[in-house]
Amino acid sequence: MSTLKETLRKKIEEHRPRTTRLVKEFGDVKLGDVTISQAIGGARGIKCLVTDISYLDPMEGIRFRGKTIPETFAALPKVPGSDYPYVEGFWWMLLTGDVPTMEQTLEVVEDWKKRSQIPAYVIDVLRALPRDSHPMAMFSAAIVAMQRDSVFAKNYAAGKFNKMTCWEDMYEDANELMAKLGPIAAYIYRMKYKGDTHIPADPKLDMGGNFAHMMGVDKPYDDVARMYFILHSDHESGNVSAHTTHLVASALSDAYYSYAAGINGLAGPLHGLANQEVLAWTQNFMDKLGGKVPTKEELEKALWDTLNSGQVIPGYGHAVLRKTDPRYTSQREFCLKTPGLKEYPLFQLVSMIFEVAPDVLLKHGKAKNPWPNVDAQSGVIQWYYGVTEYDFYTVLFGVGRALGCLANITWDRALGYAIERPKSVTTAMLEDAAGIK
Ligand code: AMX
Repeated sequence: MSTLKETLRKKIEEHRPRTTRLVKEFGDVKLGDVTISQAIGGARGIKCLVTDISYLDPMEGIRFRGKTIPETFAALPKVPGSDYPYVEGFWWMLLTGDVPTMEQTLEVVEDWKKRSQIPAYVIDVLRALPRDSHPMAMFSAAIVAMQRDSVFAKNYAAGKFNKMTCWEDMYEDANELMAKLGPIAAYIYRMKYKGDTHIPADPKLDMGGNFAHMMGVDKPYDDVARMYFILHSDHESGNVSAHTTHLVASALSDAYYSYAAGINGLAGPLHGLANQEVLAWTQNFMDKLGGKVPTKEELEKALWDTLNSGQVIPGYGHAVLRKTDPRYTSQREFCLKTPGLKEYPLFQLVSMIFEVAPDVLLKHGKAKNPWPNVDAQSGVIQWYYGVTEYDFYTVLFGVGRALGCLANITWDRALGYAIERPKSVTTAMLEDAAGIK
């Protein structure tokens, strides 16, 4: 058994009594009340999900296993010659809560390499889809197609389901997926946008390095990939992709069904697709100005035009955050320290939006959070490195988001979380509760 799986087993065994005790002895303790606006308004703020993988503080932003983004980057073993850590080591940290040693990290690197071959039938599925399908539809189809290889589903069908050990099957499926998602994403990219020419994996490289290599993008795009996947990995449990994955998994659906569902949620414009929309908005605006960086007045007018036409300013606002997203800040810092990017006109425009948009949104008076989220910054980096096909950006998000979603559902199985089934009420019941005659 791998060291990671063995470490995880110990962590699970240590953790289980905490959950059991909470339910048995303190099950009636209240966490809050639910208001009518929460019931109608997307369950915002209702505390009814449990995860230890990450926690989102509205003012501070995300912590992965208790660590802020800078702490995470500083703590994890780095790829030799790179400023950024191994994605594989981060996976270890999300699953176990511990920072792995270099040796432990390299064990995951080797494990994923062995699992990374894309099955031929997945290539067939991708090639059978109309070439103008959205890359997220392709990505989702590839994931769900691999369900036939689910260890969890096979053992369940064979009557081998055991509540105490079924996390092991989820763990296997999760690792298979993690190892294959990067190569699948790169395959979709090159099939759709690079004349259907493909680059085989380099067995010497880690997951992030191989992704950049298979995309056909030179250094430091490997670091961009590592940074990007880690930053997009998890944002606690209530966001659409994480929650959908958890919800579907709660029916004992396997990791393939569950994460394909999560990907379908990520594809929405209010969630992962926002990064594509940010770039479309920014590029269209620059095109209208003939490619020059606008003045602040021109920018302010364009932002108001967007709001007045009933659209949102993509990349701004958040359901939980009430400050600038540290994932935005981290990517901005990457731009500021990377020669060429700092002076890049598109980055200058994105920076100017950061100066102008919050005030516009405050004056507009609707958005509870006028500050940028992760999506406001990510597209410009991709564009700079030549990945200009912005339809593809949400697929990149989806490769990263798998880390959090799959770590979460492995723990869901380990702790025996129940099938999710919130209660609904009718409008008449709400009117009764409100005392409306
Ligand atoms: N531009 C214009 N209006 C905005 C806005 C923005 N960026 N953000 C919020 N608002 C509006 C909402 O549409 C809502 O209007 P309504 O009352 O007419 O329906 C009002 O402000 C209150 O919304 P909120 O409570 O502040 O936000 P929310 O929790 O309902 O929605 C989010 C959060 C992210 C969907 C929203 O801020 C938004 O649409 N932002 C732009 C899209 C975006 O960047 N999405 C990416 C989010 C991060 C991610 O998941 N990748």
